[in-house]
Amino acid sequence: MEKTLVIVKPDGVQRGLTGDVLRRLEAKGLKMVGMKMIWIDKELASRHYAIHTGKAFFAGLIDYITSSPVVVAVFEGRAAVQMVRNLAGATDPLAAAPGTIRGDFGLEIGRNIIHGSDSPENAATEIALFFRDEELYEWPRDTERWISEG
Ligand code: DAT
Ligand code: MG
Repeated sequence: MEKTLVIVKPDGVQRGLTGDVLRRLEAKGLKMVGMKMIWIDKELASRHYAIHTGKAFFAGLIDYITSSPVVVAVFEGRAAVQMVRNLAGATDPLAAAPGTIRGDFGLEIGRNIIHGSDSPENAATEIALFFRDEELYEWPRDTERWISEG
């Protein structure tokens, strides 16, 4: 089953939106298989955002993501990567549709509340960056048959 990495970014935690963000992903039917609060250091931030190295916003992005604790989680489900991206909305809250997390809760691209992996391959890399194997659980969900046909 596909997995994706979610980060409730520092602004999400500071603003008390952690529960709202996770609730939306849970309510969708995605299954949380790992979750913890961490304070990302510069090294981890640089590795996570390595693809953006050299861009004009990189330094600000690293300062922001390391500025305060975050909540990281792994969600699992059918097309989990795209499902989370759909619920998160466009990167810039100005372009994010109402009803999405960024569309409902954010104003600025540099304070856009949530990270979601952008491909299953990157999700696997990111999950390995943030979680040890024993921090992820394969748990039977008793509501499963009401969420998935099969
Ligand atoms: P996403 O988080 O939607 O996957 P991304 O991977 O392109 O977007 O960029 C990572 C984060 O960097 C994004 O959530 C916010 C920030 N960012 C991206 N483009 C930016 C820009 N043009 N100006 C400022 N911050 C930007
Ligand atoms: Mg991205």
